[in-house]
Amino acid sequence: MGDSEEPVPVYSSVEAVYGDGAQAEEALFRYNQLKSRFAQLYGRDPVLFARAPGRVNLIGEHIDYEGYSVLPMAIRQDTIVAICKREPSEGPGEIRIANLHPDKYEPFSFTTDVQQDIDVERLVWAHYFICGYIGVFEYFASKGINIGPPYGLNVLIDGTVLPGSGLSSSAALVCSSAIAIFSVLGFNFPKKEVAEFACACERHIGTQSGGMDQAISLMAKLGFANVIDFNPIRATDVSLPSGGSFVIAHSLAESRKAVTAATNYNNRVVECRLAAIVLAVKLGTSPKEAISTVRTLSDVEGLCVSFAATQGSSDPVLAVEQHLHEEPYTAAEIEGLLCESLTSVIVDSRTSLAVLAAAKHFKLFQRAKHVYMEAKRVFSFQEAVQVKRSEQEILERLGNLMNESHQSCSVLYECSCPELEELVDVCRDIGAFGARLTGAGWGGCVVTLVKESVVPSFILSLKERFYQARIDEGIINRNDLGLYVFASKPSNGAAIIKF
Ligand code: NG1
Ligand code: MG
Repeated sequence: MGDSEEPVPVYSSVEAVYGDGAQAEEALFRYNQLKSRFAQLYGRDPVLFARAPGRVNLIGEHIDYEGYSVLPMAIRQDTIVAICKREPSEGPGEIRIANLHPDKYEPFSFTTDVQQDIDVERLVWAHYFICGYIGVFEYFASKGINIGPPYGLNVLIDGTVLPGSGLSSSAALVCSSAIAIFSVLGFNFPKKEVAEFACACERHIGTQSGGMDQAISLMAKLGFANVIDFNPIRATDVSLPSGGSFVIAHSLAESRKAVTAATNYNNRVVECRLAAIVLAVKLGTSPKEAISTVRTLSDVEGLCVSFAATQGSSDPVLAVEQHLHEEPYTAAEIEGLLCESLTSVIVDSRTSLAVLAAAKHFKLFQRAKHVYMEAKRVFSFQEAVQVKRSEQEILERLGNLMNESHQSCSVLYECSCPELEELVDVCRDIGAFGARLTGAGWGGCVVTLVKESVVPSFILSLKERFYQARIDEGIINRNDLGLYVFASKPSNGAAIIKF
């Protein structure tokens, strides 16, 4: 039985999740705070805690939704959900959601009507819990599990993953919510299945999320990064090279992906879909068949084998260069090629229709080229950590791959921003082997690979070269710097804790 077939682990101590060092001590403090605040708010102790970590993606950006493997690791920052069922006397048809930091995250109350739809225009933080709730009941329904009328819940949440940072605060919240909900109802399921439905959950928020974040948040193991494959979801442990350390640094530009999705994240999902269909047609599939069978660029790879007969190579990058043009495509041109209107090609969701309404043109060549080349870089990265070479050589090779990835995200995928560009340049300038934006981009964090022995001086230089001016301008508080720049080791995946 592979790890991903195992249920979400249930522990009786905080140390079992966080190790027994300073991290566990810090965590214990948070759990105790949650416990006493919960008792103040709801008049009793939580039945259990559920936690799920954020992640940093080391390489493989914007390819998970195209079916390609990615290489993230879980970070120590996480979201903890404390939960209990409401008693009939408390008015069971209600879900109360509070946060340990009510100054930033005000409390909300929802009804247990699982048919409710989330109004993406009026998104509040607690909706991420609600999409976990909707997802769990959809999953129960799909398994034919009937638990009777939906239960009301009392919930208190504390999260340390910075929102909008590209470190997947959203998946940490959705995954911890989902496992808290089914656990408090007395269920547990294989991690792999939870990862799949937690990904579907986040689509209720309106982003057409690819599945990497939920998969790593659930399947991570202390000390390892993971290659995550899709269809079916699978996680393979990757040991990172000794002597190197990943430093995460925030650009201080907030990536508000859910709010601007129609022109950035979901736009790219649609562009890739159109690129895949057009490429399939160019490689000999009929438009009708391509529209009904091709969903992602990875679906087209098989067709490139026939391309090899004439070109001598089945490399999809060559197929892109040969069959797509760099000039952005207009809707009219694509409709002409596919003999269909775009709104009948892309019919799957209102979010896709919002993309079509907002798009001026479609950069099929650039997006497809990024995806195919980035997918290869993930393999090269995995290979580089396994091959017997000197430590220095391995770190240099990984750094180069990270730099190439960033260049591609910036130029071909256009998901960077001026603050990320500046930060990446500074990182390389002060001695990083490589640096790249991580997560969706358009703001958020950079991940950079440095020699372990120089981490403290590297962070000090980053402070001087990037953060000092921003501290002076009052954008961040000097005392909060540790929240925005830190070295990270791979931490544990999601768990239930009862103590
Ligand atoms: P972030 O921005 O960290 O939420 C998003 C997607 C991932 C992946 C990356 C880009 C969600 C929940 N996550 O990550 O699935 O596509 O962008 O590689 O939408
Ligand atoms: Mg997210």
